[in-house]
Amino acid sequence: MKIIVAIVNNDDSAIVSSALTQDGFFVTKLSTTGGFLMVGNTTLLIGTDDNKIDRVKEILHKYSSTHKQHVPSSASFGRGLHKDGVSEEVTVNGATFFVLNVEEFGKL
Ligand code: 2BA
Repeated sequence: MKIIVAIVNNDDSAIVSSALTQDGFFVTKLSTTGGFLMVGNTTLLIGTDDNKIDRVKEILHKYSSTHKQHVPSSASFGRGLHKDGVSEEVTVNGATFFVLNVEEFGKL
């Protein structure tokens, strides 16, 4: 068994989690904040069998969207003061994911 930790944009989180649950996956949503932009995003925890990882990735890819975002001045805290005053844009990926091994899984 694996657990997938997937960080998605807040705007996509409802459709991504509903597509996952409709496909039979169990999902936990966490409200999180990106350390760079300091804006809210959503982290999904999806525990599933090894052979279903590709299906989860397909759904993440299908329902989450990449976009460009202007870097607010508050993000300078995450970059050091040398970037102060420089206006820039970053590409925020639809989903960033990690796949971790699960040692034990249970429900009591
Ligand atoms: P944020 O940390 O708010 O980052 C938003 C976007 O800003 C990133 O998009 C990337 O384009 C840029 N960025 C982030 N850190 C940067 C840095 N140190 N230098 C230059 N540009 C930087 P994504 O890479 O698509 O990341 C989207 C969100 O996913 C991130 O939001 C963060 O919450 C999470 N994330 C991405 N990679 C991660 C990692 N390796 N570990 C933990 N969380 C990660």
